[in-house]
Amino acid sequence: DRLRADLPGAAARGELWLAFQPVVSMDEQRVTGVEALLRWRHPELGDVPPREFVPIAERAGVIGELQRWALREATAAAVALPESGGVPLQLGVNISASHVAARSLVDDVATALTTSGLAPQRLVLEITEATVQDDGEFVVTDIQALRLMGVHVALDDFGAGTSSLVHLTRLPIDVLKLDSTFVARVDRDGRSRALCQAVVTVGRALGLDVVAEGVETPAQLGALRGLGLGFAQGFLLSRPLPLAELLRVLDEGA
Ligand code: G
Ligand code: G
Ligand code: MN
Ligand code: NA
Repeated sequence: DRLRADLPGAAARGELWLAFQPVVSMDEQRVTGVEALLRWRHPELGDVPPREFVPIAERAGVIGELQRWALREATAAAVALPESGGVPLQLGVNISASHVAARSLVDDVATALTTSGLAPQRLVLEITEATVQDDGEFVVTDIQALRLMGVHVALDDFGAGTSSLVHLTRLPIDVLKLDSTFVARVDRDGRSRALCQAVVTVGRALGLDVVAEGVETPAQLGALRGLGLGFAQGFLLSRPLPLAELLRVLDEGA
């Protein structure tokens, strides 16, 4: 269809851009990082959400092209971000399962880091359980190679997939991003609270940072802080912002 026909070359035509959503530490309420979120402004159809075009790009075999653009653009932006409390900000980049399966991720990340000059320790690759389910030991091998370069890895949408805990036994990761479905009811529902608590416990036991996603209300934020969540992200704290707006927000907070 139309989207599939127009997606190849969207990067070269300048139709892609990145929004950046701040991640905030619970204890100090300080911005500690940003997540880069890919956007496609179609010249006639307007903004197409990634939930629509990323799966199309995967099927059309052009996800690598989009992903390389996102990595290059995001790392270039991150080197220019101000520090926060004397600490450089972390940069989260979402990585699609089929990009990992195509085996070019290690090279693409290395190229983005070399080109931008971004310290590898500042980059957090956000993978999902789908990436891991695509089995193939090479997934673990490639992730290990990336971590040896100093890059950090987060398991995104944690808890929303199947057999989450199994993946943790063999995946070398640094961060768990707690899926927003648990966060949505954490202040009103004992089961959600218990599950959030369990993820905090798992994170602590394995030495992983835990980020709550999709925090929309002060009540949710308070409940999560009470449970010992380390970091939060969501519309309450900030929507995803164009780079210029992000820089303005960071300036005000500094
Ligand atoms: O920004 P938004 O909430 O609309 O994002 C929707 C989905 O698109 C999320 O699952 C997010 O992880 C995914 N996404 C955003 N940017 C990228 C990207 O650069 N690469 C990939 N593979 N997925 C992305
Ligand atoms: O799958 P992933 O976690 O990468 O998805 C991130 C998506 O979640 C982005 O598209 C972003 O716009 C969206 N998002 C971020 N914060 C919130 C929030 O507080 N509420 C909702 N509904 N979506 C959010
Ligand atoms: Mn993400
Ligand atoms: Na997520």
